[in-house]
Amino acid sequence: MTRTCSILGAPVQTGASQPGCIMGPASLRTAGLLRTLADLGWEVTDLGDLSIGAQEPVTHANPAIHDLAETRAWIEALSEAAFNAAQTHDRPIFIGGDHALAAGTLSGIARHAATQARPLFVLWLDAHPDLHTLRTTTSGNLHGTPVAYVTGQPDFDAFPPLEASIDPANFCMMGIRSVDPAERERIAKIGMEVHDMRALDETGVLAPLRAFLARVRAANGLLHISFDVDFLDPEIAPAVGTTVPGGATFREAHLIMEELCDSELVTSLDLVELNPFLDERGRTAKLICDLTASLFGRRVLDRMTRSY
Ligand code: Z70
Ligand code: MN
Ligand code: MN
Ligand code: MN
Repeated sequence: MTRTCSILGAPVQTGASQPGCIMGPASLRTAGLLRTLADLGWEVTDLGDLSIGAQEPVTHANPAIHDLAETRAWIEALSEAAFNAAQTHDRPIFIGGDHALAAGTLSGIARHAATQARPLFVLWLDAHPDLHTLRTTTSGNLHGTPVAYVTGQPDFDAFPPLEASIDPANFCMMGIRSVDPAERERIAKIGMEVHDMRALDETGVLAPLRAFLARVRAANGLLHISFDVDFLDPEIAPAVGTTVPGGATFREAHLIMEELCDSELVTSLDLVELNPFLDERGRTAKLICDLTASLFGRRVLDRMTRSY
């Protein structure tokens, strides 16, 4: 049976410190994302790029915060669009745009999960935990806040009210290697499952991934993947605003995508933080397309046996 996926562009760049992510959807389209998925047998619907109008500036008690009105408008628009995409397609894909967009996509997907009476799980692939609240962010870059927002942490009065929050115990983070003090405290406080790069060096990616997938399967959960380009090592993925050395290798990233594909558990995907202004001849965009292809069924050889 043909499975359906949708692509929605979210050219958000106000959550980051430097411009460029606005070009992310165009770059991923140029790299052939839609053709790649169609060639793998998916029925692909292009929902185009979402936009927000001009916003009246909004101030906040935390003076570091910038572009609050824009972020709020993106969250509202994306939450509605993500809910609708999830209601009508097997596997919606959201192409960014900076990671602030996940505050919107995850809030919409969480509402969708509630209509299915199924728990939502999230695999967060990122150098950063993005666990700041509007009170703790010191950079004021709101792409550092989506996980705190969608898990219902305090001090988000200036964001749209959250209709359905996600249990922090249903998150699994991998690739983490840049954590601010307030985020470190919050991880300890809410007991989130975080596999930092040290842990992945010790265990490899497969053991913790399989343990998490077993939890998702046992709970009959939906599974959203939020893929920040800076999860990858900047040597192979230079097109990100804040490069953090020591990221995932080409082989680790492909292995994660192949294992996720075999699990057949994935129900939605964000591809975020691609800054084409910083790319080298489109290589990062092409790599993200290749990784997405592995997630959607491309394989080197057919396998006789499932790994579990
Ligand atoms: C830092 C902050 C960040 C990128 C997320 C970094 C946030 N924790 N940077 N994604 N690229 O500014 O809050
Ligand atoms: Mn991020
Ligand atoms: Mn990041
Ligand atoms: Mn972020």
